[in-house]
Amino acid sequence: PDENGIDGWLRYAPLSSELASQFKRYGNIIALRNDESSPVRTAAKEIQHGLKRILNQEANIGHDLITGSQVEGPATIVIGTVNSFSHAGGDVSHIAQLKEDGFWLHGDDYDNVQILGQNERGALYGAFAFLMLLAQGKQCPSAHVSNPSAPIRWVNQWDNLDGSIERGYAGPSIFFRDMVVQDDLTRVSQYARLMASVGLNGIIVNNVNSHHDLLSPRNLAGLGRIANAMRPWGVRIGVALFFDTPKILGGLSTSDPLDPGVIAFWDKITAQLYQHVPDLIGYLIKANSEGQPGPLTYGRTLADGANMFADALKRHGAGVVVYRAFVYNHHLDESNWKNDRANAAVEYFKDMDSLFEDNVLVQIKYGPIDFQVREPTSPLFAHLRKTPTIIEFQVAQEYLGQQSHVCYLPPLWKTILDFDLRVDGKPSLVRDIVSGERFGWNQSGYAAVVNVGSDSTWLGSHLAMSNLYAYGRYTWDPTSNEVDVIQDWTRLTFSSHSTVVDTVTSISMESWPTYENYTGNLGIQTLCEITKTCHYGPRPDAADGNGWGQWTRADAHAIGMDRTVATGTGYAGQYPVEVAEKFEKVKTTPDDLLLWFHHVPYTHKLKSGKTVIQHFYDAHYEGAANAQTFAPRWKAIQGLIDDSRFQHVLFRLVYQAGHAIVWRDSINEFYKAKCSIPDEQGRVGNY
Ligand code: GCW
Repeated sequence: PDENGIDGWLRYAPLSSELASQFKRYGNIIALRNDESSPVRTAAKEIQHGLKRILNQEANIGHDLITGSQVEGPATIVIGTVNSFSHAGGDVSHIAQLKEDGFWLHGDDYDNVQILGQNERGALYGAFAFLMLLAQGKQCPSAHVSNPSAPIRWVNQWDNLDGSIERGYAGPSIFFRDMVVQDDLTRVSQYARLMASVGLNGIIVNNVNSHHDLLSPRNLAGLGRIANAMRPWGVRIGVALFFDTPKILGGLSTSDPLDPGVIAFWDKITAQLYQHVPDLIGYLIKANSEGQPGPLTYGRTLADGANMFADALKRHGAGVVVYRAFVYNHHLDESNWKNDRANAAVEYFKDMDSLFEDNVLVQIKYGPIDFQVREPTSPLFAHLRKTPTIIEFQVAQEYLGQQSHVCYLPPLWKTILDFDLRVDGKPSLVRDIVSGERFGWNQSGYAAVVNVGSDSTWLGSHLAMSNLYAYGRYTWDPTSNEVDVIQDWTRLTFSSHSTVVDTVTSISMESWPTYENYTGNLGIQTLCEITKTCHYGPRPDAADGNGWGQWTRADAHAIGMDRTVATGTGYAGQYPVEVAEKFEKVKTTPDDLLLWFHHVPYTHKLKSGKTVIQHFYDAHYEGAANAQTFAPRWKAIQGLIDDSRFQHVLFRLVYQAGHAIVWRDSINEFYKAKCSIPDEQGRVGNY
């Protein structure tokens, strides 16, 4: 058995003989396609492997469809696209219309199974759906139709060419080493398998802080090899580009997006890239952000920059430009109370909506700052109506414990996806905006910074993998229930034993609120070390006096950013009117975002009746106290899962318990000293 985690949730542990005996014998798998790189072929082999592992059955793979139900003898599993099934003589009249990547999964009265995709990827997704049910001892449903919420369901890796990973917590890159693409891409295929199993269909393989060497001839060929390794799993690749590549790699005097030499440079690179990666998904661009060059460097607009890449892609293929909205000045002057980094994205992009080419999308982080423990939904989602958008999440827990603290993220994601922006006074849930439904787009969706590394756990911690699994599930269906998702993941990853399922579920469900309590509550953000690159551990004093604009404006009397229109930075006014009015007033701002929007005295009374400062004290004690319970609770499953993974998780939970106390005391003592208001309960920290 895989005790090191490489298979993640795809371990296909054998069912008990009692459960296994309830399943029919599957004798034949009919794959309606058989090319090397076809996801249908991959699906057939995956099913063969899964049947062997889960039911200890040997099934043959064939390619010729026997029409009509197989009534006697072993059952048959047919896998292909709806079209190929129909061409082979199959009856498709009862199959509902599928969306791109969707699938039909049907077990008939004799347990024969049809897995038919709208396209080949869809067939593979259907195969995984079938196998993941089987692995939980569940029978194949009949006439089940499943369609993804959005067409773009991508992953971003922040891998550098030297093999390091920015915000990676699981060892070096599986893609690059010593400035080139690795020779052995076994782990890359395994990663694509995990992605495909939860419906993820694209990946940007390198860091948005990109390096010009990515486009050297040797690396272009290497990118072709990466694409080949992932294609059988229906995962297509794209790359992040460094804006000044024409100057540095091309030897030009400028990287001005309107310069003919620059245009010709990108044209040539794009043509070469398509030779190696004919199904390239496109380019991801981080520009004019955190000191990076971009179109503004050359006196051009953001649209000029994006459109230059868009034109190059259009001339050679079908790829899209994904332009990141993370454009801001990281030398902001805090003495000006009107300054606010949170305002930047809307200010830069709101007038650009009609200026982008039709193959440009804008990728927006879920909140206006940077993956904090709590942020309001980015208001930019309400401003771009012609330009399709991608929402950016972060599975890599940069500000959320860096995989050394457990933090199950779907409850956080839901605060964003279920948020109603009330654009034009109409229901405008973020999930309906990014699905394309609200504004009528046909290309939009999801990206998450994942940053798997070569560690056998992929992310550095076994529990953190629930977030990668859940990310896929949410891109497919953002209305998923977060408890169902963690329970499915637990059964697939560890065991169906009720003690295991209950333990992992309860710890996971408490993990984000617990972490929020001891790291930065009431919307004040994660109060971590932001002046150094680590972004780890408590450092409340770093939240002011920095150029990054992640401020709390804490002094001896009051705390919080005044982001109102009336007296503050005006940020609240970037939301559509109904939302803006709510955030403009203290009274109607929810407590959990109070200090995000308002500057209030420490003695201000919350809706709960507590003062702000007493809430700080209490929440930090509550959060840290709950973190103490995780390791003892985890011990309940000792012996019910393999010892290797049991110990690996236990080690981290014990560490987290200690670190939560460090967080509690450093934050509480810092604010106690700042405002000189004692804790009503007289508690004193050790820090
Ligand atoms: O906040 C920052 C991260 C950087 C990252 C940047 C971004 C890749 O700390 O490491 O750079 O966000 O999203 O571009």
